[in-house]
Parts: sequence; C-alpha cells; structure tokens
Amino acid sequence: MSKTLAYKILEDHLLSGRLVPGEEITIRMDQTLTQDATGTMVYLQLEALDPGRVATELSVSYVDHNTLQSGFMNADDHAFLESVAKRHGIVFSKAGNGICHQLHLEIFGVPGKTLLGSDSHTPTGGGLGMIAIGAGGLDVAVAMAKGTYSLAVPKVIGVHVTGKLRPWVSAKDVILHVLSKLSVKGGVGKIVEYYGDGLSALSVTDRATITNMGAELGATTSVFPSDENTLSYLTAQGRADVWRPLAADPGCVYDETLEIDLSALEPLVALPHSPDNVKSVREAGPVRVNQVAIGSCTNSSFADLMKVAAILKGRSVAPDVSLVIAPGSSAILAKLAENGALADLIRAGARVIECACGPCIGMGQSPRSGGVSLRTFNRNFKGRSGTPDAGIYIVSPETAAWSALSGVLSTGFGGAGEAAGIVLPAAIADEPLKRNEAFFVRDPEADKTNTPVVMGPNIKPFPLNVPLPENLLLRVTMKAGDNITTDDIMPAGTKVLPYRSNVPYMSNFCFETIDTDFPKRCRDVAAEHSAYDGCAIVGGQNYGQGSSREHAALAPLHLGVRCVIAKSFARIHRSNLINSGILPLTFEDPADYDALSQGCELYLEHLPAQLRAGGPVTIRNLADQSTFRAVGAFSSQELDLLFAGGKINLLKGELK
Ligand code: MIC
Ligand code: SF4
Repeated sequence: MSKTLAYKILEDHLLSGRLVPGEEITIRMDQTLTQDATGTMVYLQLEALDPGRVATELSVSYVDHNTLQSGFMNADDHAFLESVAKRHGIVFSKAGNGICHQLHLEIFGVPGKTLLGSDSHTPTGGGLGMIAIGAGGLDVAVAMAKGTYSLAVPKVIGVHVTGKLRPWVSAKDVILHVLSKLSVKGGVGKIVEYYGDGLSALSVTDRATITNMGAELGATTSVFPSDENTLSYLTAQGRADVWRPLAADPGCVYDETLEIDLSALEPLVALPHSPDNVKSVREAGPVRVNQVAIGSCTNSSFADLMKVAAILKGRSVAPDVSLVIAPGSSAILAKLAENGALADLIRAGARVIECACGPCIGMGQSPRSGGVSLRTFNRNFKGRSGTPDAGIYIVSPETAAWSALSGVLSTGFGGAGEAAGIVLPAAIADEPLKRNEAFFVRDPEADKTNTPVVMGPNIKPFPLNVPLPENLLLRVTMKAGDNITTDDIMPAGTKVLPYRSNVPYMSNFCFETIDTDFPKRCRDVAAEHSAYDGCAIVGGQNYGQGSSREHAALAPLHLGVRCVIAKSFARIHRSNLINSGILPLTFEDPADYDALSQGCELYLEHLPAQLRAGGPVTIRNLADQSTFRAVGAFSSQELDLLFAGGKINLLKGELK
C-alpha cells in the first residue's frame, strides 16, 4: 500500500504498536536535543534515572535561551549542563554558538532520522526530511536513557504545493498562509507533510522556516521530502554523505489535504496576539513601527540574513525605529563578517546581538510601552516580549527589513523593491558554512560517568507527585479561557527565566499575566490540608498551547494542582501533565464549563476504578451537588503514569 513519507519514517523506527491514527506506538529515537531553559530539568531527571551513557545515536545539549547572565543563576546552569553532558556522552554547545534548531539543522540533522527535543520548535528538522518532535523534558530524558518515545499515531495532512514564490514573498508567508487556513488548533494530533512541484524552489532553510512554525499549528510535526535541494544544503554544510532521497509513495492518500499555489501568495503578517491572526501586509495598512527584530529559530539562517543585508545595504533604519538582529548561529555570524554583510547591517543602524533566542523569549529588547514591534519570530502571545501592552506583529525577514527602513509596516513587494534598486539574493542560497568547532565540547568516546555533577545554589530538586488516591476533593483555583498558552501558565522573560532550575521560586509567577493571586490561592488550599487533596484548574479550548516547557506542569504541581479540566488540550502540555501525575480531563459536554467558577469544590470519587473502566469520569460540583462528566481517553501507559503519580516515580529503579 502507498504510504505517506511521515508513516514511512515512523515505520522504519517502529518498536511496538500499529500505525493506525490514535493508537499508541513506541518508536526508536535516533537523536535528542535539549536547550538550557528546559534542559536543566531534563538533566536533573536524567540523573535521577541514572542511565550511564545515552542510548541514542546522538544527543546534544544547547545553551541558547538563558545567555544573559545577569546574576550567577544562568552561569550555574551552564556549568551544570556541561558537567552532565560529559557524564553521559552528550555533545555540549556553549552559549553564543547559536539557536538549537538552527545549529541542529546545520550540523546534526539527517534525512529519515528521528529527533526528540525539549523545545516545541524541534520540528524545524522536518525541513531536512526528519521526523522531529517537540516534547516535555521528561520524555526527552527517557529518550536519552532508553532510546525510545511513545506517542499516539497522528493523522497526516498533505499540503500540495505548486507554483513559485514571487520576489519579496518568502517561506514565512507560506506558513502564515497555512496558519490562516488551519488556525493554532488545526494541527493538533496531526503531522503536516508537504509535497508537489512547488517544493523545487524552496531551499532547506525555507522549508525549515515552514516546519518550525508548524508548532504554531499545534501539529505533532511537519515534514518535507529529502531531494536535490536537501543534497545541496547538506553539501554546503560538508555533510553530503548523510543525504538520502526520501519521498511519499506515489498515490498515497492523506487524511486531509490543503492546496497552496505559491505564485498566488503575497506578503502576510500575523497581528497581535496570535500567530493565526493573519492578514496581508497590504490589508493591515501602514502601522507605525517602534522596533523591528530579526532572528529566532524561524528566520535567522544565512540566506535570510543575506536578504536583510541586501535590503539594508547603503540605507539607514528610520530614525524612530530600533532594529535588532540575532543571527541563528556563530557560523552564520562569522560568514556575514567575512563576506562584509555584517558591516552593511551595522552601517544601516542595526543592533547586532548575540546568536541566541534573545528577544523571542523576552530576554532583553522588550519594546516600549504600547509599542509596535515587527518580528520575524514565531509567537506573538500577549506579554511574551516583556512589555504587556506592546503589539507584536510576525512577518518575513524581507518585510521586517523594508519596514525598518520605512518606519511603517510595508513591503517591497509588487515592484517597489526593484524600483528602489534592491536585488535580493537567489532563493536557494546554500553557501558553505564553516562550522565553529570551538563552541562545542564533545568527547563521545571517553567514559566520563565519574565526572562530578556541578550544582550551584540556583539548582533545586524537581517536585515529585504522590500516587493517585482513591478520591480527590479539589478546589478550583483558576478558571481560564480558550487558547491559554504555556507562556500564560509559566511566563518567561528576564525576571523569571533564570529560575528555570528552581521550581519552588518560579511557582511564585505561575499564571502571573492572568492573575497574580493564583499561587497564594493554591497555597491557601494546601494550608487547609485537612479538607482538600489539592487544587483544580478549569480551562477552555486548546489549553496549554505553545512552548513545551515542563515548568507549566511542574509549577502547578508544586502548588498542589492535581487535575486540569478543559474543553481540549494541546499535545505537549497534556503529556507534561500526565508525566507529572496531574490528571488532564476533557469536558464531555463543553457547556459544563459554564457552570464552574473559581472557588468551587469538586469531588472525584473512586478514581482508579473509574479511570480503569475507560469511560468518562463523573465529577460532583459540591456548590450545588450537580454532577458532570469528563473524558480522560488515557492509554494504558498513561494510566500507569497517573496511578504512580508521574513518570519519575514509575521509572525510578527500572533502568538501574
Ligand atoms: C519558546 O519558544 O516558547 C521556548 C522558550 O523555546 C519554549 C521552551 C521553553 O519554554 O524553554 C518552547 O518552544 O518549547
Ligand atoms: Fe528560542 Fe524563540 Fe525559537 Fe523558542 S521560538 S527556541 S525562544 S528562538
């Protein structure tokens, strides 16, 4: 039978289960990646599992999020990460080397391999024909220890691509178009697979921009075939030997399809505050801009920055605009320096900052109050930039650079760019990039399991849950709406991010952007321990979308949250809750959401038996003694995790 490319790669890695949508499978994980902001938890968990050398072919630990070092905290974390990497045969990428996804694409990605990363944008690797999945830290720790990962088989959306992008329209506009069609929930439980003649004019870095932002669709991952363009990219990285051709079987049938004619696209923009709030730049009109930021794992490739340099060369950024550029990797920055493009950027007035996530995660460069910031990033959630009332607009590098010059949201599309005498470099710009070995610490052959773990005072043990009791009496301490992001649940930014290794302290900021009293309310419930078993959160649709950060489960766990009842969940957050032993339940009838309010008391009786029976769980609302039903739809592995009070409890000892 003809198969999709996604299922062919999954089949190659299948260890157990059947490739039937919704069924649980376990696959072999060839590679893992972590970044520092989720990585410290991952490696504390890995140490708890005590596996010796990693079981994967390759595991890489990157430092790219917390590079500011405004106190001892980040430097402590970096030292910890480096010491653990040595102990387990993990490649360590030092701060300053660049953004994990960009670096992984350049240096380690291999067509047809599987990759699990503790970052939601890990699907960037799909641009090279990998099945690359973002997951919670504990799943990545287990993948390193055992070389495996379990997931529910996703459906496959086939995106048929024809035509050719016109000048000033780029890969970012393709994925913004897909987001406008499918929304931030449209990819949940699905893999997005691209195919068709139109792919021949999309380079690997274009494709990586598209697969990167597949995360914003909520998709499990996105994947492109491995073809001549893949070979050209790998050759430029000095890695032609890892290339192999990969494509879907002719005539394979997709669960859903979407048609895109690249020639019909024009420059697009996602307006505040959601990546699927998409309009054309033309329709959005000439919004005045205070800041333009170019970079992030979505748009910081060499080709992207060369386009930006071509637009800025010999011109000046508008007087009231601050332009910030963060290149994706040290190799890209070095090459821009060598070929002179860096000077073009600086002379135009760009503030070139470290090769890191930086402003994307609110680590510096927050816009001014009420300001407008145009960014080539992937997320424009309210407050994520560090300025609660700023408006973040997501655009392509071309639109960003042009707007930086004009001072308003605008584009060189439709002849304006050519009239200004700007010649953009060719779409497929796979120039050789010389990797920066000086930023890597790797000694894969040596057995270093005796290397001591370096733990500074910023690193605290992670919280552990207790096994699921017979009954739960819970108080609702938060009633939230639709599309709550993990940035809402556990904000990042300069104030909070340095405490990613200190869950007790971080939990003080849980839900801070929505309601600063949430942690206190939870602590009050815990203080009344004679009455309550813990707290419950009530949520709307797509609860927990966005980042993979496990902290959005660990901080609530620390605060005593035992259950989240929502209309629907985002994939990674649901897994993180289960891994932490927190029950994620879905309203059987979404209308029951309306009857619940903050402060109400819920009683869940004979839970293990109810869950084992597999049907909906009956929940009593003690406010009026009414009952409603909520669905778990847990696999047998998930039930084991919940009964044990989380993954670490279940696995402890098993690997010794
Ligand atoms: C993000 O873009 O939100 C992050 C920061 O990269 C997160 C990971 C984290 O919270 O550390 C992600 O995308 O998973
Ligand atoms: Fe870093 Fe931003 Fe990419 Fe997250 S989305 S990995 S913060 S650059």
